[in-house]
Amino acid sequence: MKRPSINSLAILGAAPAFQRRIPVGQLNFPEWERFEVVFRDIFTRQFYTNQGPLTDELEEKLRSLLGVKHVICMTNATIALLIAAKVLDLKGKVICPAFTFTATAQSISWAGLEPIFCDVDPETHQISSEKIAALIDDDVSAILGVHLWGNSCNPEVLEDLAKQNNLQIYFDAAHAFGNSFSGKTAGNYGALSVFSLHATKVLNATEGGCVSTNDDYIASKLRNIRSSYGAGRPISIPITGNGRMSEAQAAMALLSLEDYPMILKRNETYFKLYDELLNGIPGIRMLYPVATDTSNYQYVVLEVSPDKFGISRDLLMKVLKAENIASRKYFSPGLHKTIPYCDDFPGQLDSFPITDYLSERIMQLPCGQVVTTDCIYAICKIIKLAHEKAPELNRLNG
Ligand code: T4K
Repeated sequence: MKRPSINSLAILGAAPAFQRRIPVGQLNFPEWERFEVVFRDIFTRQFYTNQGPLTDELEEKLRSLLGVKHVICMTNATIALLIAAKVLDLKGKVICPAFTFTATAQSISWAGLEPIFCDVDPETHQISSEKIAALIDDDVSAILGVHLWGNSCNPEVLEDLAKQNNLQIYFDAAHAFGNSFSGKTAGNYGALSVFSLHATKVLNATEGGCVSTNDDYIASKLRNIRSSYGAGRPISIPITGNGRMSEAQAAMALLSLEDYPMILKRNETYFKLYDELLNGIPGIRMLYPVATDTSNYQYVVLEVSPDKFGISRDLLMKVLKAENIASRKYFSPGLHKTIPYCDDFPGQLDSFPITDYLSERIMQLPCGQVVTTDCIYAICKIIKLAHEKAPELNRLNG
């Protein structure tokens, strides 16, 4: 795609910058020929699912990449989080951030537990350990930390806090494949960590997820509850399910793994280009993954301050939409304001001011294979123009 010359905005009557919608989120596609080869092999073997050779191969490769004792692949991270809560035999309440994807809290509810929301740090958007400490009581059995945006909540501080209070700790690392902290990958902290291999993530199984752990007993339980296939020695479990990954998913993830070093490099290049081009636009702050040693740079996250930028985040999203550029407000509203939690805990509606603040201001921009550098130049130019034409846009928006 060539860099369009942009001097006005589609929302103000100009032609849209793009004919075809630019999606938000990582979408990486292997070449068709490579895809055909691995799928032909699946047909030849006539083995679709139930812990086939590709799933075994993927688990071994992910285990080595994460530097952990066990990796157990699952059908997606939501199911993996739910199974994790069962495996850890949690009781009562589990503390998790209010500013996260709905699957984090829903996994706790599905497991018959009560999520206790915690506010986040305004700078990094990660769960705040000071605020967790204030929420711990006798009914709390665990902390579910979340690493957001290719950044990291401080897993060492959270582990210490959990230990001091005799709590279990595990991590929603859906955004954190490729992250490391104090020289260890994100998969090495807590009882276990859950990664997402969804199509929009840095490593893509179409749908998919995996759990990492260094604990043999937890790994056995995970394999058993996921389903008995690939479980090895049977152990006694109170409940079972089906969180299996199919051979088709594993094949896609293995292809994605071949491209992974290139994907990481491109993400970092794109992230830094956005940063360079957006730098200096008043009221726009890009979220740098400062709290982690290495990042996958998989999310380009902006904080829009309407007073300085001139228009709100929501109006900026409309401006981009008119140009055929997708953007997304993650996570809006905060989980305490979503069903069922707003009904279950009406007293908490005003308890998470930072989550509320961020849910009004945060948005994500396109990245990944379908985006080109020309596309990033165009998106940043449009954002700059939106700032310059803020009075006109506000008038138009009523
Ligand atoms: N924990 C956290 C912290 C998470 O963020 C997530 C998921 C989970 C746990 C659970 O992981 P999984 O169970 O999903 O493995 C997306 C993803 O579905 C989800 O994986 C992700 N986090 C969440 C933050 O975002 P949606 O519903 O907002 O995505 P969607 O379908 O709108 O897609 C995003 C963009 O990509 C759109 O512009 C459409 C485009 N797109 C998407 C797909 C899948 C395409 O053009 N083609 C495609 O095939 O949830």
